[in-house]
Amino acid sequence: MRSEHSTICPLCEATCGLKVSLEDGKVVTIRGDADDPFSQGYICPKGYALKALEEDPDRLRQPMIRGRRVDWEEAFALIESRLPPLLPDVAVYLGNPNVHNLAGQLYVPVLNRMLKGRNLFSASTLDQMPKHVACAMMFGDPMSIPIPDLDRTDYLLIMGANPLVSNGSLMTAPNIKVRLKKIRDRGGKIVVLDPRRTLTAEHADEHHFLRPGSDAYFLLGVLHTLFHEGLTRVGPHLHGAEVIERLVADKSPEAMAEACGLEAESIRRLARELAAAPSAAVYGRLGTCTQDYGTLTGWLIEVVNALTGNLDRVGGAMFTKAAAGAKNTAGTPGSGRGYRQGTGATRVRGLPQVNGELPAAALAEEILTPGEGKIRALITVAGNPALSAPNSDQLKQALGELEFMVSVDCYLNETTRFADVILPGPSHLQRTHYDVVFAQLAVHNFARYSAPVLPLQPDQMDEWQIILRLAQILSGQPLSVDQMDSLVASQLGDRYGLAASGELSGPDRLLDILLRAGPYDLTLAQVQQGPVDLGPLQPRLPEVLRTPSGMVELAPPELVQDLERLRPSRAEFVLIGRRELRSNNSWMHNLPLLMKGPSMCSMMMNPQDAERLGLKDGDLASVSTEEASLDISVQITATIMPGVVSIPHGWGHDHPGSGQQVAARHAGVNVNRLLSSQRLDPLSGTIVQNAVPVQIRASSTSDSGPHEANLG
Ligand SMILES: Nc1nc2c(c(=O)[nH]1)N[C@H]1C(S)=C(S)[C@@H](COP(=O)(O)OP(=O)(O)OC[C@H]3O[C@@H](n4cnc5c(=O)[nH]c(N)nc54)[C@H](O)[C@@H]3O)O[C@H]1N2
Ligand SMILES: Nc1nc2c(c(=O)[nH]1)N[C@H]1C(S)=C(S)[C@@H](COP(=O)(O)OP(=O)(O)OC[C@H]3O[C@@H](n4cnc5c(=O)[nH]c(N)nc54)[C@H](O)[C@@H]3O)O[C@H]1N2
Ligand code: SF4
Ligand SMILES: [Mo]
Repeated sequence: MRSEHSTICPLCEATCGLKVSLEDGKVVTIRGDADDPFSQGYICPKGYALKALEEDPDRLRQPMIRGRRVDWEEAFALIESRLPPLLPDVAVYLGNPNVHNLAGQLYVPVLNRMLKGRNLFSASTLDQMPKHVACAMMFGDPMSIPIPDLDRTDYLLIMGANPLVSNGSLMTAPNIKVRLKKIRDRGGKIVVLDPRRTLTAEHADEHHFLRPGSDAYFLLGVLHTLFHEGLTRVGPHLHGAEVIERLVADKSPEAMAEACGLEAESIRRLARELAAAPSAAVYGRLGTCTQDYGTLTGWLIEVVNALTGNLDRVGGAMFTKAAAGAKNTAGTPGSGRGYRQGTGATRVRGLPQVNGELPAAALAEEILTPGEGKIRALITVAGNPALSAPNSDQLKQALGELEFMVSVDCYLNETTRFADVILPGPSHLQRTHYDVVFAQLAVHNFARYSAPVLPLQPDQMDEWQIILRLAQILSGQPLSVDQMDSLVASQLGDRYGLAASGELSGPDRLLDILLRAGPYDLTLAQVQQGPVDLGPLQPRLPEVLRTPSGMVELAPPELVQDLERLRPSRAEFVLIGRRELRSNNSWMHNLPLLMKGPSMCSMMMNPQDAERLGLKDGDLASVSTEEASLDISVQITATIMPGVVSIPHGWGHDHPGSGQQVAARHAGVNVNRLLSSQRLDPLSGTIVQNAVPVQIRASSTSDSGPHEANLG
C-alpha cells in the first residue's frame, strides 16, 4: 500500500517541507513539498538522505551498554544505580541536533534544571553564542537577533556565511539560491566579504577577500564613514549613537584598510551604498562569530544596521515574531531585565557562565583537574564534542576518565564510544516536528507542524521520554515518565496562566500551551491542519525590546570596553573552516549517498602559498599548532586568500571499532585537534575556530598508510 506524508526536514535551519512516499511502511521516495508555502518544493542532498538515514544498518535502534545491545530496562537500571551517587558532579553537553528536535527544545530544559545551574555545556559556545550575547546586550533578549528581510531587501552584505552551502543559519530561509537571485532580479545588490570566494560569493555581485578575524576593522571603517559623511540615521529608539561617533572618530577607512585587507575606497563605497540603498541588511554568521572578536563583530553589524536606518525597517534587518515559545513576545512589551549571563563560573579557569551555560572549551579541564567539584559524570545529548570541540586529544582523554557517561544518540561514534550507556531515540521520520527555535529566526512568520511519518515500534522509546526518564533519575522522585510529563505540562501552563490540555500528552501538549500563549493565539489543532502563514516580518520596535531602558542599546559598556582588545593578525598562515553541501558537522558521514565523490576533508591553499612551500595539488602538508600536528592533502585553489588555509571540521572517523563502517572509509582528519581550548572570545566564552595561526610545511610522511582513508 502506498501513502504520501508531509514532514518538515529536521536536518538544518532551512526547515524545508518534504513529501515522503511510503510503500508497505517503507520509504520509497523523498522530495521537496511543492505545497509548502515557505520552502515551495526545495530540497537539498541531505534532505534526500533522510531515506538512507532511516535505513542505515549502523544507526542504533536499541540501547547499548559498553558495546553490548540491551533492552531499556537494563540500560536504565544501570544508569539509576550509577548516576545519582555522582551528583552534583554531573555535567550535560548538548549538541546541535537538539535545536532541530522537539525533545531537545521542550524537554531538555527539564534535564538541565536537575543540574541546579551548574555544569551545563553546549555547542552554542562553539557557534552562535557571540551573537546571542551581543543581541541580549543591545535588545534585551539573546534570541532577539535581527534577521535580514531577504524577500524584500534591496541590498545584502554577507559577512562570514556561505548560505548556498550551509542553507542558512540565524536566517531560516529555504532555497537561499532562488531568494538571493530574486534580490538581483529586482535590481538589488549582494556583496560578500569572506576570506574565501565561496559558492555564495559566486552568486553575488561583488566579493572581497577579507582577512580572517578582521571584520570589526571593516565595520568600524564603515561607521566612521557614516558619521564623517553625515549619512547616519538615528531612529527614535536608539540610545548611545554619540558614544559610537566618538569611538569611530579615528577609525577612517584608511586606518582600517590594512588590517582588514580591503582598499580604503572599497570600505567607503560600501558604507555609502549601505546608507543609500532603499533598504539594506548586513548579515554576519559563523565566520563572524567563531573568531577572536565574535561578540564585538556581532554587535558592530547591528550598529551598522541601526545607524543606516535599516534596523526594523522593511527590507532591512528585522525581528521575527514567532507563534510559540519566544521570550520576546512574553512579559511586558518594550522593556525588561536585559541580558542575564548567570552567576556561575568554571572551577578551573574561572570562566564566567554565558547565557546560563559554561564554555564548552572548559569541559575537558573540568573533568581532568582533580579537586572538589570535578566533573565525574557526563550526559551528552545529540552531540559529538570529541570531534566538534577544541583540543580534541585532551577532550578524548577526559571522556575516558569519567566515572560514568550516558549518551542520548543515534550512532556509536567518537564521543559515544566513551559512554557506558547509549540511548538511541527514534529515527528522524518517527517524530513530531515543529521548529520552536528556528521559527524565531525565520525570514517570514510561519507556524508549521508535522506528525511522525513512521510509527514508533513497541520496543522504542521516544526521545522526549528518554530525556524525561533521565531527568527523573536525577531528580530522585518516584515518578513515571507520564507523571513527569504531566508535571512539566502543568508547570508550563501555570507559567502562562493556561490549563494544559487533558487530551494531549508529550510534545503536543507542551506545544499547544506555547501556541495558545503565543502572540497569534493559535492552537495545536490549527497547526495540525497544515502550515499557517503569519505573513512577512513586521516592524517590532519598541515592543520587541526587553532592555531596562526600553531603548536599543547601541553602546553597551562591556562591548565598548572589549574594543580595546582588537589587534590585527600578523601570522604568516591562519586557518579557517568551511562547510560542504553533503556533510552535516560530524555526522551523516555513514550514508554512501552523501560520501560519493572526492574527499571533502582537504586543506585549501592559495597557489602562491603552495608554490612557496613547494606543495602540489594532492600533496600531503603537515599543519601544526602548539596543541597538535596533522597531515592532510592539499587542494590548491585561487578561491582562497593568500596566507589563509581552510580545513572543514567533523572528520577524523579513524578510531578502530567505530560503529560506522562507511564513515570509517572516509575518515578524514580532525581539525579540532589543532585548536586551543584556551583561545576564546571572552564575552561569549566561544572558541576561536577561524583566524587561528598555524605552521605549515610539506609533510615528510609518504602518501600512503593511514592517509589513504582521507582520500575517500
Ligand atoms: N573547527 C571547527 N569546529 C566546529 C565548527 C567549525 O566550523 N569549525 N562548527 C561548530 C558548530 S557551528 C557546531 S553547531 C558544532 C556541532 O557540534 P556537535 O553538536 O557536538 O556535533 P554534531 O556533529 O552536530 O553531532 C551531532 C550528534 O548528534 C547525533 N544525532 C543526530 N541526530 C540526532 C537526534 O535526533 N537525536 C539525538 N539524540 N542524537 C542525534 C549524531 O549522531 C551526532 O553524534 O561543531 C562546532 N565545531
Ligand atoms: N551542508 C551543511 N550545512 C550546514 C552545516 C554543515 O555542516 N553542512 N552545519 C550547520 C551549522 S551547525 C551551522 S552553525 C551553519 C553555519 O552556516 P554558515 O555561517 O553559512 O557557515 P559556513 O558555511 O561555515 O560559512 C562561514 C564562512 O565564513 C568564512 N570565514 C571564516 N573566517 C572568517 C572571518 O574571520 N571573517 C569573515 N567575514 N568570514 C570568515 C568562511 O570562509 C566561510 O565561508 O551551517 C549549518 N548548515
Ligand atoms: S536545506 Fe536543510 S532543511 Fe532543506 S532539505 Fe536540505 S537539510 Fe533539509
Ligand atoms: Mo552550528
